[in-house]
Amino acid sequence: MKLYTYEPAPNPRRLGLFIKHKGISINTQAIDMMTKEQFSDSFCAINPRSTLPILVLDDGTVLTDTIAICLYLDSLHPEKPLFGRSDLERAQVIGRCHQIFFEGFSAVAEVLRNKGEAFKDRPLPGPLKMPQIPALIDRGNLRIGAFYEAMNAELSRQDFLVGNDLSQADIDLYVTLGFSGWVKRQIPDNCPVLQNWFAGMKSRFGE
Ligand SMILES: N[C@@H](CCC(=O)N[C@@H](CS)C(=O)NCC(=O)O)C(=O)O
Repeated sequence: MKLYTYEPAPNPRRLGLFIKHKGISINTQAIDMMTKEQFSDSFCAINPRSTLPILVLDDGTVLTDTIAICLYLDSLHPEKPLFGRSDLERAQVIGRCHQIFFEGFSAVAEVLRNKGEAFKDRPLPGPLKMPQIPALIDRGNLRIGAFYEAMNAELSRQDFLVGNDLSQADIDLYVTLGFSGWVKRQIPDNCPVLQNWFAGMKSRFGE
């Protein structure tokens, strides 16, 4: 199998921390998003959606979504599980990842990608060209604030988002909170549990 990725970008980072926690190694090729290499003919031939990360299996199957890649690798490498320890926990982790992606990650992306030259005509990832909508910046910022508060409330009741151990949901939340720094947001002082939790994750991953 072969992984194509660009480590600094947030979706690749979700996978990067999964791999780090698992301690597995995968044949990897970097695709330089800074030079828009994701739109090169050679990469588009593998992933017409032009997004990273992707995992190409030995039979040619291509997985193009972070959650799908993590889930597949978790099945191949069941030690140090990141998708729970039961069928129910597995479902709960996937549910949480979906929630974090929709309520948190996409809110940050909405703010980041609807302004500035870097994302001009590409407010959404991939080859689709469309205009930025600056009004979405304000809405995105409101969504980020609500997300911080919701996660602070969740983590006031439990140390991990699912069960009694680290899961991909925690990794996704950690990456999303870091990603919010890209739009100059910080976990606010009215969310002290989330601030502490973030600091704990940072030291867990040696960052
Ligand atoms: N559905 C994909 C989305 C991946 C994605 O959007 N990746 C971003 C990097 S964080 C990307 O490739 N963006 C390409 C672009 O902006 O052109 C997943 O969950 O992995």
